[in-house]
Amino acid sequence: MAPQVPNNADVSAKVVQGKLDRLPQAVREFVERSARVCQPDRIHICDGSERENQQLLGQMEEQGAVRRLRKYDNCWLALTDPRDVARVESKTVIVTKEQRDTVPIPRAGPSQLGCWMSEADFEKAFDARFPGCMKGRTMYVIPFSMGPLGSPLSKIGVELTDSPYVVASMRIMTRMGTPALEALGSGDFVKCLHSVGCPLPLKKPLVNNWACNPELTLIAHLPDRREVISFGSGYGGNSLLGKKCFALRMAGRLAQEEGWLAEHMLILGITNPQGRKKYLAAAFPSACGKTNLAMMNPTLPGWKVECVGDDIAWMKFDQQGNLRAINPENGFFGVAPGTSVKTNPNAIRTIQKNTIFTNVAETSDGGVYWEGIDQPLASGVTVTSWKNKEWCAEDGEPCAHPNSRFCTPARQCPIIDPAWESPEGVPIEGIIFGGRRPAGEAPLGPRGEDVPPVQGAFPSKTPMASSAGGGKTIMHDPFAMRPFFGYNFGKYLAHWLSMARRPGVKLPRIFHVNWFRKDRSGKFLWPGFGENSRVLAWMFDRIDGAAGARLTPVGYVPEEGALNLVGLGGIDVGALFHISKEFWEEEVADIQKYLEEQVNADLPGEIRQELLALKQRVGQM
Ligand code: TSX
Ligand code: MN
Repeated sequence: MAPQVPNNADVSAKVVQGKLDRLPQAVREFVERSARVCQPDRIHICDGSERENQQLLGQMEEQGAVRRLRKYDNCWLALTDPRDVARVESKTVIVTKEQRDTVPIPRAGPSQLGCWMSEADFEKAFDARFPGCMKGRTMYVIPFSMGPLGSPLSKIGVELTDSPYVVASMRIMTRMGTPALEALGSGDFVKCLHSVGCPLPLKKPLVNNWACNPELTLIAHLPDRREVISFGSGYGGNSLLGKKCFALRMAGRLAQEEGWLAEHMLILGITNPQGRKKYLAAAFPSACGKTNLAMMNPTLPGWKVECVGDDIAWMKFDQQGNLRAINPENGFFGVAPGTSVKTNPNAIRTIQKNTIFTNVAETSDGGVYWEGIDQPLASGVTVTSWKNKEWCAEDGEPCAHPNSRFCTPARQCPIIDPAWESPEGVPIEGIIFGGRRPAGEAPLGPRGEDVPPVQGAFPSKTPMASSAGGGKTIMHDPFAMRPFFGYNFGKYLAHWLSMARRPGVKLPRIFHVNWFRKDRSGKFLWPGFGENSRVLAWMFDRIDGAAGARLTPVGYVPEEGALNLVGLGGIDVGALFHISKEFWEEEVADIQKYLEEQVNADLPGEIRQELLALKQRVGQM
């Protein structure tokens, strides 16, 4: 960062809360250096206390940035500028010396696997944005731990931001404040710098009292410097830098260097009727119901599911060769629309208190409302939409933004796993890869089992999520990580292969699922939701070698009778597990084309060979 103002500017005089000289030296230097560039009026070092939190929320309420939802306890609603409602992939970059360190060089056209920016271009972009960007505002210093405080699997970050909304949200999503500083000691931390990009006095009036700068939005990752630098957006994925930026992209790089895995996976515990328990991790692209699965209530009698995490898993083989996973997060930042007592009763119970809602609708009695909430409005109760206008169902506009969110503490989940904060992590015995395909793929397999790292590399095409801001483009999403790779995807594949080849490791079983297969009339073939427990139960028994499976050219599927369908009427098992040669010929050709074009020279030979073998098996069907 080139200093734009004299180096001797007295930063410590700006501190209104906390003590600069109590910070570890490296943190202090980071704060001073950033404050000299961003020139905030005040600096507030967050302690993470309830008092501090209430003071910030009260202040935001006074400024009209959040509203208290009087129907619940300590719940708040923020409405954003409609131009700042989602992650912006086109403005999310990774800065490395060589382009190939960030993305494979595609055979033709642009890479779909990430966006590289040169160091020189980044310096220019930084200098065009950050000098003076916090004038008139307070710079908050947020020390945070990703992962349970003090776990050997956890990592510390420090986020500097001029957004109090970010502070309040980070307090929910991470372990934030003085304890994180204590855990840091004199160790390493990831430097996160965030600004909404609206210095005071404003040049243009705010929309909805939401500060952002869409023209200049940029979310940059500098893995070699262990820095995340984000400008212009207050929306979660772009501003709560511990989550996607740190826990997936930056951690991905750290994991590659240090020999572990940072993945876009939920973690759940499942207990069978005999009381034996296993943990599974599952990778699904956005908008496939990951949070619903992570908190599912099984319909199968005697089975129990408990939630460790709904979005991110950090996993490492321990001395005994067990794959140990932690959830680096402390809360859920979930999509609100579609969440109801039917689809996810545990989420509904979680969000009754201490929750920050963003871009949902508000009822006139101080409650929340959204599409698919499945709650009739009491008579006389009216709805104000996320655009802050009286809402009327007949107008055809949604009352909540499709990417509206709840930000809520994980500990409030009624089925949070007793070991969810265990410092050693939970042992993962199975990994599920999921997609969202109307045709061709059954709720279990095919794509098989038992070939760990290769399976996630064969990405099923999935409609791109609303959170990515794009419409319904169908895209490959390998490992559900396409928007979150922190380095070259070919090298990522090589890293997975090298992890699996380590001597003495117990490899988790790999499964593929698709809850979304439809029949010819467009009806879902599988009831999903709690009934997915039948699929999880089969996996549980399969890991124990107790469930019957039939080998097909594209992998194992449950043998007849092995999947418990008792009490489920009208399932067309034939259609559900039908494997079409035509579909798979096209599918394999498509995956092959995608990997050869996109991963090109960086595609590991083993993956190429596995794909060829699959092609041959399908050809012989
Ligand atoms: O989350 C979902 N899951 C996983 C649940 C544990 N959804 C919602 C996806 C949008 C985020 C699902 N939608 C699932 C599912 O398993 N399955 C479906 C498709 C589906 C939707 C409705 C019905 C059946 C299947 N049935 C009725 O509406 C009656
Ligand atoms: Mn996610």
